[in-house]
Amino acid sequence: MATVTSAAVSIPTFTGLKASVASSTSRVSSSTVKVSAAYPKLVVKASMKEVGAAVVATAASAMLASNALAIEVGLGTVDGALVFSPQEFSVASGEKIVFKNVGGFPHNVVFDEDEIPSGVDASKISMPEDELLNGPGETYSVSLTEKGTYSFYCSPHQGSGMVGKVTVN
Ligand SMILES: [Cu+2]
Repeated sequence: MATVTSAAVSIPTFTGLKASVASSTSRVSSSTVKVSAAYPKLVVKASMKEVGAAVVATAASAMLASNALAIEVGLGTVDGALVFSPQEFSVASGEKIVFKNVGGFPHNVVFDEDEIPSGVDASKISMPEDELLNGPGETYSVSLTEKGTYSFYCSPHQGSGMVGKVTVN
């Protein structure tokens, strides 16, 4: 605060600023105050605006990175229909299948041991028998590697037709 720069400006009527600067400066003429004491506030305000804009821009550009090798299958619909959507679909071997609660829960995902490729253990790709997806947005993910056709169902709603089929290519 006590340093004197070459940028001195005359503000004879701004007595408040002059007084505060004078208090921390040993020698100040009656009509000259150091401008560096007043500028920092303006500079800080401007740079904060720039930072704010930069943060917004960063947030916008951060909307990326969706998993290319994954398919999402809705469990139920917003209208409460008890279906998988889509009901029939194909995936690549090893592609991630994400079953996601949408409506009408609880749901689960059970593969039919009689309608999956031979050698595949239904219990290893199904949800545990007594587990259910109870809340909105809850998911169950599975990747199937053996090629062929798999049938699956939701145990609470199998009788209502909540069944599906996936072909692994
Ligand atoms: Cu269900």
